[in-house]
Order: sequence, then structure tokens, then C-alpha cells
Amino acid sequence: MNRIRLISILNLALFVLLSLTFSCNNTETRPPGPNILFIPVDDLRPDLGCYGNNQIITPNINRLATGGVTFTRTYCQQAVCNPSRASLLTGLRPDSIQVWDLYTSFRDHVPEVVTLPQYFKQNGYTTIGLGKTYHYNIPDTLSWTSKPHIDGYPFDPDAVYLNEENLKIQESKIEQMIAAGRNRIDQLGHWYVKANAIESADADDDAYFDGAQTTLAIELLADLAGKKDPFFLSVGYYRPHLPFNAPKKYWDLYDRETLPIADNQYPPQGSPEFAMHGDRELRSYDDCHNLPLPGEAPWDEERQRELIHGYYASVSYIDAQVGRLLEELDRLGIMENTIVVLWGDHGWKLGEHNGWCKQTNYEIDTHVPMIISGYGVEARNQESDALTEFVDIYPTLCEMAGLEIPGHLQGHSMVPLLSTPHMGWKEAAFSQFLMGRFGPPEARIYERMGYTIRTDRYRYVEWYNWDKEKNSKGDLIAKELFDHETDPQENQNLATDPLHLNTLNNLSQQLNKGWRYALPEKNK
Ligand SMILES: [Ca+2]
Repeated sequence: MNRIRLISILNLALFVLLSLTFSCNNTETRPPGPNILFIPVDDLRPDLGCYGNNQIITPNINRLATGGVTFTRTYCQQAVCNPSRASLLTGLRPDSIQVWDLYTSFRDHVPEVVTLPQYFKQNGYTTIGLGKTYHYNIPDTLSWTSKPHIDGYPFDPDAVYLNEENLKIQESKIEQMIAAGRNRIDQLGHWYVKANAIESADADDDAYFDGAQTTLAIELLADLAGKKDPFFLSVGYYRPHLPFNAPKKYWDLYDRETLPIADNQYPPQGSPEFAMHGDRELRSYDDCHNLPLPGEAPWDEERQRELIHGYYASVSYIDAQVGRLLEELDRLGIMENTIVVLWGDHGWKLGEHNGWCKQTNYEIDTHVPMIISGYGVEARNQESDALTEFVDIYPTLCEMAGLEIPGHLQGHSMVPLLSTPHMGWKEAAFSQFLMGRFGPPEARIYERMGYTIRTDRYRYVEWYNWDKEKNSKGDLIAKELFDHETDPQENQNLATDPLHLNTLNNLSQQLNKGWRYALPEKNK
């Protein structure tokens, strides 16, 4: 070996050694990043005090909003739990992860994807997933340092009942199932059985899972605040998902007779019937078997008010839990070093379009609440009406925490909006829904994929036949167009009106060019 080559090998070795030393030093001397308190709320529509509803009682979420930016035009990527959450947490859109239903794991199609909490874990954060962050049956252990569950509650604790009437229904169903040789026992040994859609129990907050997990979260916060490493704590709430089981004191906040009922109790006129699929979810509860289909006459007003009352009570129950978390951040003195993100995984119909629950491409289901508050937010107590998407949360949190934004992400960091909330932003938000993948067998004969964009003024939808074997779209079968300037509730489909042909063609081009062409001007 000649001398020059030996020197270059030694130099190379020294360079590698120095690089390693510097990179280790960099990691050690890097100031710990901000903490993240992540608050997913199941089925929470943007119908809160800070979103302009003066009847719903949400003082704590309103308080959170005063410390940050309330986003008034954020859209989920598919209006049902698993696809919405999988997309948000991978930073990829539903077609990229091929998750359009309630049972597919995103790791089936993108096994190596690094999720949002996993990325923070890789960067020195302690990541804890309490409650429902991913869809309950896809907990994704790779994402978490730990994923605690509270003893005594079912694996999916959304249908926990306390009142005698509901407990009797559960007991009788369990007896029937045992007699028929069937069971619905989960991996923790608990039965999962639904009863009525509502319950007002004279009980403490902690008698239901959401209260109990808040108590656990408070204990965890006290522990995490004393550690050197920053934390990413997700506290995923189950209410206001059905059943609307909440302590009586939250029901008592409202006079049922004064609550608003929907004033558009009919499907969008001129739209295909399948676009409002007639949600089966609410119908599966014992007291709701007679729920009419969207094309039928509206439900009795008394029943509607009962459900709306339950939804409001559930939201106020969760609001109180959020308040307990914020108080603990204050008490520990870590509020200013913590980013708090609160989001609801999709919208919800309380009688609008004569529908209940979620699972459409319409504004009422795709429009979601999102508040980013605390550390790093300059524009406090402000709103942003920029068109934003759930896929934007992942890159935003990376940038706020000083981490490099991973190249695979399909969203766009919203950090500029946290100081300048009214700047020019995306030209469109994209969502989709796979109709025919949900509900009982008679609802699953045909599958149709609807792709939609929401622009500043319009919502536009294209429906395609869907090949469920190949997971690919077939013929274009229907279009929908709604003008939010004249029809903010999306009651009249204008797609067949020749007066709107130019608009329709432009929106079709925009939809089919895709999300990259809708980014803020300088990022296209
Ligand atoms: Ca949900």
C-alpha cells in the first residue's frame, strides 16, 4: 500500500470519526424541542363556541383557541375514522396508502412509512398514545413509546354504559349471543355490545373512559414534565362519537327545546341518491332502528332533539376534559413550551341533508375543526380561513419542532399561517369517499369512489365506478357542483346547469391535476 493511499485512508477515518463526534454532540447539545399535546376528538364537527356556535358550551376549547389559531376551513381527506386518521398520521392521502375503509391498516400498503408520532419518537421524543388516535383496531405500536390502556374498560371503550336500562339491553344481547354460539369478546376479555344511542348517567366524569383517561393523562403529564426529553402525548377522545353517553351534569347544561334543528332536511337536490348513503351507524343502536333513510320523510322532531341534545352534552363533556388537561399544563408551568393541537377526525350530520353521522363528500362531513395553540404560535386568538388539510398537520409540527420535514409527505407546512393567518394559501382542499364499502350487505353491492375539491367558492365532486378487486377507478358516472356564495349548505347540485359549464370544466381540470397544483403559489 503506498503512502499517499494510506494517508487518504487515515484522513477518511479521521473525517468519519469527527463527523460522528460532531453529530453526537449536535444531538446532545440540541435544546429539547417543544412538547406536543395532541388532542384528536372523535366525530367532533366544527360547531363550537370558537367556531361561532353560541349555544354549545365549550369554554375550555374556546380558551385553547385564544392561545392560538382557529382554522375555519380545514378539510379531512376522507370523512370516516380510519381513513381520516391514517392519512393525517402518515401525512399521505388515502389513495397513496390505499386506506378507504375501517379495517385496512396503512402498513398493508406502505409498511415502512414513518408516522407522525413515530418520527418524533425517532427524534428523541417520548411518544404516548392514550385513547383513540389511530382507529381503535389499528393501534400501530411502532408509533409509540407506550400505548397504555385503563384496566376494566373494553379494548374499544366507546360503548360503555352505566344506566340500568342500557345494562339490561347489553345483558340480554349477551345471553342471546351465547345461546346462538356467537360472541363479541375482545382481546382483553370484554364483551363489545351496543345498546341505546344515548345515556344521561348520574355519574362522575371518570365513570366513562374519556374522564378516566384524562386522569391518567394528568398523571402522565406530571411525570413527563420532569424528564429531559420532550414528549408527544396524544389524548384521543371517544365522545362525541356514538353512543352519546355522558354524565348528567353535561345534559343539564341545555334546554332541549331551544337547541337548533337542521333547516335543510332533504338530500341535495339534483344529486345522485347514492351520494347520501343513508347512514347505518345510528340505526344500529337499539333506540334508533326506525331512523328514516335520507330519501324518506325526516325523523320525528322529538327524536332529533334528543340526539342533538346528546351530541351537545357529549361535546361539553369532552370540553371539560380538555380543560383539565390545560389546567395541568398551567400548573406544571409547561404551557408555553407545549404545542397543543386539537382536531376532530371529520364532520357530522345532525339532520342536515336528512342524514345522521358522517361518510359523505359534502361540506358537512369533510369540514373539520382544527386549532393550533401554544408554543411557536404568534397569531394568538386569531382565525385563519386558509384552505387547509389534515395532511398539513404532520409537516407543520415538524417545522414547529425544528425537525426536517420528511420528503414523503403530501401536505404543506402551515407555519406561515401561524404568524400571518390571512395570507394567500392553497387553491383547493382535496377529499374523497369510497361509497359502498360500509354498512350491511345490501349497502355494499356497488362501490363508487367520489373525489372532491373545495375551492374558495365551490365544491366539486366526480363519482367513478370502483373496481374493488383491482382497487382502481372505472367510468365517470356523476358530477356535483355547489356554489358556496349562494348555497353554503350545498342543497342544490348545479352540475347539469349549462350556465355553469365553464366553471364545471375548470374545476374538473383542477381536481384531476391534483393537490400539487393547488399548493401556495411559490411552492407549485
Ligand atoms: Ca370518527
